[in-house]
Amino acid sequence: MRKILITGALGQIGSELVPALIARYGAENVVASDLRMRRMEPAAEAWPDTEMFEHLDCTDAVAIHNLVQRYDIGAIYHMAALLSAIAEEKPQAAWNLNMGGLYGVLEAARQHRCQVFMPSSIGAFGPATPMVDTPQVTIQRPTTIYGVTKVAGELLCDYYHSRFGVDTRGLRLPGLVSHKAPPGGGTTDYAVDMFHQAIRYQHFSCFLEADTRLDMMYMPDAIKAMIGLMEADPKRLLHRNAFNVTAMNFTPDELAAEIRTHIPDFVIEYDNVDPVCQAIADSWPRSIDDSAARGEWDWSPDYGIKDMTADMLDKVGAKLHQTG
Ligand code: AKB
Repeated sequence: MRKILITGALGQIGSELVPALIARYGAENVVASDLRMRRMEPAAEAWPDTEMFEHLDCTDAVAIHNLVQRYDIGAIYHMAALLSAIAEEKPQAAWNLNMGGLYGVLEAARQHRCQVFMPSSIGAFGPATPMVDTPQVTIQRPTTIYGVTKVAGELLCDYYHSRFGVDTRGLRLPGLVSHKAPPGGGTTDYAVDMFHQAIRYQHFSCFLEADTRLDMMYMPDAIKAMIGLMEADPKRLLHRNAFNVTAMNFTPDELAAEIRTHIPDFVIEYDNVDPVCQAIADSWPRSIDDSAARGEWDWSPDYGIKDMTADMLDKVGAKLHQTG
């Protein structure tokens, strides 16, 4: 088989996607890459023995092309991107990485006939979008630079498929909750932080308001969705790119209440709400409709808020116990 390349492999998703792909296709078929050095990242220590780790700056299209050629890459999971909150701090850098990186990946894929996975997001929606049960095809018009790059990315992937026949596929991911690698600069990161602070201090100061409802997913479901879509029968895919997917939606107060069923003394406060993150969250849907994904490639999540919370407390607790 031709090899699989993961960009942004040391990030929140990549850290769990790499071992999942190795388990499924073998270490000899998986090439992990990131701007950061593998040995500096504790999450990568748990990867099974992939020796194929490459330093890759995704703003360098020639470097992407060379890597794809050198390893005979047949599929690219393109994870390198700046998330919503950090992108608002550095809009120019966000455009350069999120658009420049995707363009370099799509060009390499066009020349070397690779399949491409591109993660879009609930951030591709905006205040004019229907907020409840957001349909698959609807008004988008996001008001963040992150959202602008996600919508443009969705369209660019559609274009490379219709114009050049590149097998592009993608998901609009909700907020992701995970315990292996920390998330970096997202609006939904509060949910991950809450678990760590609840276990360490039984106290959490939330940067979003108590009633901010957003779609969420536990990482094992996100990995299942990505691989499931990449393996799906193309004849069944009507939408192909940017499928809405979700597993649950909750507010900070609802997540805190669920954590409290395990840690009764846990206290959450809202005295430090971040106005930039709150504005981003307020512009996103409260719940999205993922019936297209369910119908076209049999998407169905395994985790709801209860199972996810129990597993997170278990795993984060064990990790904090080990590290002291
Ligand atoms: C973020 O908060 O930026 C991401 C996302 C929902 O795309 N987690």
